[in-house]
Amino acid sequence: MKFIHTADWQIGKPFAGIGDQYKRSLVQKARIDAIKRIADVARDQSARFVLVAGDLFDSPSADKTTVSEACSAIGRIGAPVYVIPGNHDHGGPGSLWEQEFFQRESGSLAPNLTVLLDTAPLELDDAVLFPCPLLRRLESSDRTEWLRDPGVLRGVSSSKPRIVLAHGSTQDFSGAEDDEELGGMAPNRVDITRLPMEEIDYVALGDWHGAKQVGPKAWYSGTPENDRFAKGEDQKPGHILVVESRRGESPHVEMKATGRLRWSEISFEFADDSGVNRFESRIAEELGQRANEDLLRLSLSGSLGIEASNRMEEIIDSLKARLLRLKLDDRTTIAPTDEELEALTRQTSDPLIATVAQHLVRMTNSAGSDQPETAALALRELHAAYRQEGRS
Ligand SMILES: [Mn+2]
Repeated sequence: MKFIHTADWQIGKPFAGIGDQYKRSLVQKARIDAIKRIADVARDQSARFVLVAGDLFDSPSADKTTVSEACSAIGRIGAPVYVIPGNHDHGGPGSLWEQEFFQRESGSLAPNLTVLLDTAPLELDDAVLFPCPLLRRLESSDRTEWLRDPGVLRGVSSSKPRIVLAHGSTQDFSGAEDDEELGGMAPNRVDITRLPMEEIDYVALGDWHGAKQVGPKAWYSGTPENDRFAKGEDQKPGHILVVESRRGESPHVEMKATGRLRWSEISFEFADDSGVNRFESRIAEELGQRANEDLLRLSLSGSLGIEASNRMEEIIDSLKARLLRLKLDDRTTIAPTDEELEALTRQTSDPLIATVAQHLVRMTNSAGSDQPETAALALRELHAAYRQEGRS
C-alpha cells in the first residue's frame, strides 16, 4: 500500500520581498503547479491517497481566489487527499476550513478532499489515520497526546497500517526554527518518543521545509516547492515522499523531486578587475540560459576599477531582469585602476577634474560617507565624460 506524504504547501504565500508584481505572481503560481506534479507522482505510483501534514494554506484567512485555485488543483489529484491544519492555516471556530466559501468551493472543485479537524481515528479501506490537527496557531500542549492512551490504538483495525499526521517540532528537532511565522519559538511540540511506536507504522510530519527523517518511522516531507533561501545545511526542500507501508513493518520511503524554482546563493569577492570575467562564468554556470526560474542571494565584496564596475552594473541589470528575485548585498568599493586614476587626475587638461575625481574616490570608499552610491555614479559619469573628450 503506497501513499504520498507532503506538507507545507503554503498556498497564497505573499512573497512580499519580490517587488515586481509579475515575478511575484510567477513564484506564487509555482506553488500551485507543484500540486499538479504531486498529482502526477500519485498517479505514477498508484498511491491510494495523499496526506498533507499541515500548512496547506499560508494563512488562516486565505482569500477566495487562493482557495478556489488550490481546490481546483487538489481536485485534479484524483486520489483522496487528507489534510490537517498547521500553524499557518490552523483550524478552530471560524477558521478558513469552517467557512462557507471554502466548504462550497472544496465541495464542487475538490470532492476528493477531506479536512481532518478532530483527534479521532479515521479508518480508510487501506489504512487508519490518526490526525493531530492544530486548532490554534500556537498549541502549548502536544497534539499527539491523545495517542498515548492505549485504548485508542486497541480500538482500530489490527491489519491496516496506522498513520499519524502531525505538525510542529519534534523533541530534538525544531521544525519551528524553519517557520518564519514562529521565528524560532518552539511551541506545537510533537513528542514522538512518547507515542506507542510499535503500534504505529508511520508518522507524517509537517512544519520543517526540507525532507528529513526524524525517527525510524517518522519523517518530515518538506515543502514540495521551495519557498526561501537556505537556512543552513541539511535542507532538502522541493520533494514529496512516496511511502510504502504495511502493518507492523518499517515503512519504505522514497523522495521524489517536485520543486521547479531554484533558490541559490553566491558569494563573490573581487580581487581585481579580471574577477568580473570569473564572476560572469560563475553566473553562467549557475543560471545557464534560464530566465524567471531562479532566485539568487548574491553577496559581492572586494574592489573594482571604474570600467569593471560599469560592466558589473550591466551584469546586475541582466540579473535583475532574468531572476525572479535578486537579493543583492553589494559591498564592493570602487578603486579606479592606476590608468583610470592617471587619466582622471593627470592627463586631463582641466585640474578641476582631478580634484573632483580624488574627492569622489574618497567619498565612494570611506565608511562614513553618506552617499557612496551617488559618488560612485558621479565618478563613472566623470570617467565616461573624460573618455568622450579624449576621443573627440
Ligand atoms: Mn508550520
